[in-house]
Amino acid sequence: MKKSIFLTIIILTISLLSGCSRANEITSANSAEVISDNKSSGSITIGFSQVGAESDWRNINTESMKKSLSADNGYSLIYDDGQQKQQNQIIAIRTFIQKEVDYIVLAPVIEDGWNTVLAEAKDAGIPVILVDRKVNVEDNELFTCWVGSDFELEGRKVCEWLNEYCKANAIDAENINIVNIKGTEGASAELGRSRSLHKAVNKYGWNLLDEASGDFTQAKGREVMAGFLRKHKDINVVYCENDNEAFGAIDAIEAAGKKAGNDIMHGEIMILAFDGSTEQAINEIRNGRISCIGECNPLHGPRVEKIISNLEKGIIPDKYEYVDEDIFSADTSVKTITLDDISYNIVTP
Ligand code: GYE
Repeated sequence: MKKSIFLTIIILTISLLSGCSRANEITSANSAEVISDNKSSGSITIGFSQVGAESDWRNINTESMKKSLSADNGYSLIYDDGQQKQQNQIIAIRTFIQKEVDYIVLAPVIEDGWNTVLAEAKDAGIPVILVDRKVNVEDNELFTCWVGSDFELEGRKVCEWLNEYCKANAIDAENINIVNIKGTEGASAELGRSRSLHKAVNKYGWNLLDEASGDFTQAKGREVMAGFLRKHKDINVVYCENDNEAFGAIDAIEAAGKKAGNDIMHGEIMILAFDGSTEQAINEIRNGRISCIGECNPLHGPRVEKIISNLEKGIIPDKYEYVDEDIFSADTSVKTITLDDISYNIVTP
């Protein structure tokens, strides 16, 4: 009896002490991390539900968000890593609602399945800002605004680059044998980039041999490419829906004794990719193992911060804010590409 009273006192003391030392901290049941805590000084509290840490792009994006929504800038940020699972993101949003944050920032892993939880945020009167990928909801009033890239446009630019490459090098469409390493199925970046590839395949008459998801990761990109190489003998173009998948695909190509490069009529396999946000990716362009990258800009932190500071001043943001992007290639046979009367320069690093 005495022993249990003693234990209770110890437990109470420990929890009281830890409660004191963390008086200003906000934590969530979903292993959320408190990044910046300025709540005591009347700062703006933000819950940020991130997709995960699947790629270099994502890690740069996370850093950009944390830097902009810092205590120095007047924010208390609760960061939650969804580990590429929508269910984790839903739990995080519910926790943010319980904590009565001022804003929820959501980078949704996939487009579908957000109606219920976003309605809960709306009922709680918490504005939701979407970043990067989009949501497919019945009522667009369930979120305040979205900022990110036009993934379908990125895909069109890369496909148009391939078409121009074929023209410049006198390669017939029937000789193009493509495989697609898709991103996470149902994610805006996968849907948009795949849509553009399918349209181009129909428009130009290329052969699309196979498609499978590499989940935007390097390990899965390698595995999927190794499988494609075992199954199809005549692949000469790989459409990788991000750079990490491309790095994995290059490994698989080299492990199979083949070469990644532009000379597709003489046995090389051309790699097309998206992001271009790391030195490693740009180096692969320089050394010719990646032929073309559709740029995808991960630096959304300052954009989201601007939206929030404007909302604080009563300025209504545009519902959709698209970021301008380039394409990267070291090949000099294609100088520009044109889409809907807009010409895009090709950046040669
Ligand atoms: O291309 C990829 C990341 O949604 C734009 O997600 C983002 C994509 C990006 O994992 O690298």
